[in-house]
Amino acid sequence: MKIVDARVIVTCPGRNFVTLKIITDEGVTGVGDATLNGRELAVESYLRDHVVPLLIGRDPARIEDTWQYLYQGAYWRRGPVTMSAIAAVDTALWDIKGKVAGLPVYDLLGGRSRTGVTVYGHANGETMDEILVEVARYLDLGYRAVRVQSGVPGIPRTYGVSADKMFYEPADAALPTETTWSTERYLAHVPSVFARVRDEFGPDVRLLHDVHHRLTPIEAARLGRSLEPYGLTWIEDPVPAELPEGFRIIRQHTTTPIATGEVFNTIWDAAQLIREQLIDYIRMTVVHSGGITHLRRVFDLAALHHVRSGSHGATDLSPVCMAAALHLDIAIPNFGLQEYMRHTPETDAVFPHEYHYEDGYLHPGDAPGLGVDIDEAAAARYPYAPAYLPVNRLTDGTLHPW
Ligand code: GCO
Ligand code: MG
Repeated sequence: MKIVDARVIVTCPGRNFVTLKIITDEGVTGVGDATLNGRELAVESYLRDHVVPLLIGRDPARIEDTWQYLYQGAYWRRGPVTMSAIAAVDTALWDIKGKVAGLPVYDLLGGRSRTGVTVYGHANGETMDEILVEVARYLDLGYRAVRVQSGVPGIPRTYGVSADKMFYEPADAALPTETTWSTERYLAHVPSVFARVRDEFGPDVRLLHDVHHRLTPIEAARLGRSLEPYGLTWIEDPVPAELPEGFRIIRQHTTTPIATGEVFNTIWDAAQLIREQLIDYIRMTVVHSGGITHLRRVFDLAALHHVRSGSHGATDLSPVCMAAALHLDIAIPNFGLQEYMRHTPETDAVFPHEYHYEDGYLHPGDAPGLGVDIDEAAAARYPYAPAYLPVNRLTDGTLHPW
């Protein structure tokens, strides 16, 4: 079998997605997600101009060799654009391999290790009353784990709080909007939110919180310690993670578990955090981490060090990425949790998929390959629209992580 064509499809059914579709001489096709929020066209060009010409004529069965060819062969290693492009090729090749074998990809990865993939949803609100309504809504839908984000008194717009509760979309403008931040107000407010939620809903629901890279290690240590009475499953991205040894400071002070990794793109970003057991959950996902082949390597390293998966699953990762993540989630021994932000009906229609939600779990389905496709005619109805994530400033105007 040979690859005869590969198309890069950019579509915007409410938000932008970049998808690679690989076509073989025997008519079998495979899809891979290549979406990099706010920088979509860079990956489109990387694939179209620099990768697709290298794929024509290759044997699609040689997944590892193709991965190494694109990674080592570029000479320039790592980085989100390169790794998202490699991920798209890798994911599409796993899809093809599954279809050729007549097996779901999770069977190629060793088979099921569990019956369903436990997911967490996003409850958020400006006020405590709103938050309580939202947590109750997720519990009614069957969720066992809920991420809670709250408005902070005195800050006009806070990360994670949105008007549309089911379809959160932070890349909300053709040029970046600006938000404001006060660490002091945030740290003073958040513990009271979790005290109230725990009190209202009891000990069973797993609670999570995303700090979105906004604290220093010692501030994160204070937050973790102040949240200990409420037994969170994790605080996420407490600090920007370029400095792994900074996590030692957090660890010295708190037993609140730590999750990080959604902006990582290779095993080298995560290796020290995992080896020193400075985190409890690694949140890398297929599209930004070099595909199924590379992410499996990250999860295997994590398994050796008591670190579990907690894959990123925001709306800017397409249903193709979600399908691929679910095949890994169901197969690996050290699965932790999977983030699940629902896509809009328009997006679901462009990407028909087998995976489905039931009673707190996502199920990848049993179709050969990944069980997901792109409807190219539907995709063509939604042209690319520039959209950026916000930027964030302290109250004195200093730029701060968003
Ligand atoms: C999450 C993330 C997202 C990111 C988004 C950026 O935990 O889901 O933090 O909401 O902000 O993926 O593109
Ligand atoms: Mg996050």
